[in-house]
Amino acid sequence: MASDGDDKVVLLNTYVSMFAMRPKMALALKGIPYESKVEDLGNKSSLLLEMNPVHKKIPVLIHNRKPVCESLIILEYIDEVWKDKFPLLPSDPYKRAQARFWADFIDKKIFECIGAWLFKKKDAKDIKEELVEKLKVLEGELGEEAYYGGEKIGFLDLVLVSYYTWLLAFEKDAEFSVEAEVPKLSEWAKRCLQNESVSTSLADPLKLYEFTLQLWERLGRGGGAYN
Ligand code: GS8
Repeated sequence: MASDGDDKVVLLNTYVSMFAMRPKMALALKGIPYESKVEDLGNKSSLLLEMNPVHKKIPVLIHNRKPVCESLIILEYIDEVWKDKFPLLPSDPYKRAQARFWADFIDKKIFECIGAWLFKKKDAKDIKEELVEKLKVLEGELGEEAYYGGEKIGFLDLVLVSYYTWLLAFEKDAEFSVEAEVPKLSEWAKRCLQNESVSTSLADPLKLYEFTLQLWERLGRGGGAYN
């Protein structure tokens, strides 16, 4: 699909959402200007409810008034529409399938751990063991490459680095060091963060940690996650 100068791109997001960080990075890498609309998830806007009536979740990319939902689908959409600028998915069909496989692994397996910690379903120390095991699998998949995308940042790098910033928040609570457990993965993350489009799109781990403490206070008082 060709894009023209009249493209209007809006991203419904929140600062702390790892899922929203993905399209932010992709749009920045491709140099696509967009309007950021920050949602209050405790009081969702009528625009969010209209644009994502099925899940009512962010992120939503609104391109020329048409919504695209689900962060992985949004990444693929951005890559297809603005395909000449900074390609994200590999061109080889097998490599594309592999990238999608690992993105699915990350959203199922890493999310399980971070979600269990965030919503206090398990103690951080118990989650740590499971998380390290999964991170080691991902470290093995990186092998000796600079990035999951090979020599350049790609789709899978964006998918994982959005969790990485949350891992640095988790680390503060779990007496665990990402760097000590998975040093190569830690090096990879530092390489990704050298890219300005990545570093400026990711939330600050300290702010994520503060958000988490506030969330726990609300949950402790019987409040919901977003109010
Ligand atoms: C997840 C989006 C999501 O959970 C994706 O886009 O990849 N699979 C989806 N969004 C959360 C905020 S981030 O934790 C959200 O919008 N939650 C609102 C709600 O659950 O009501």
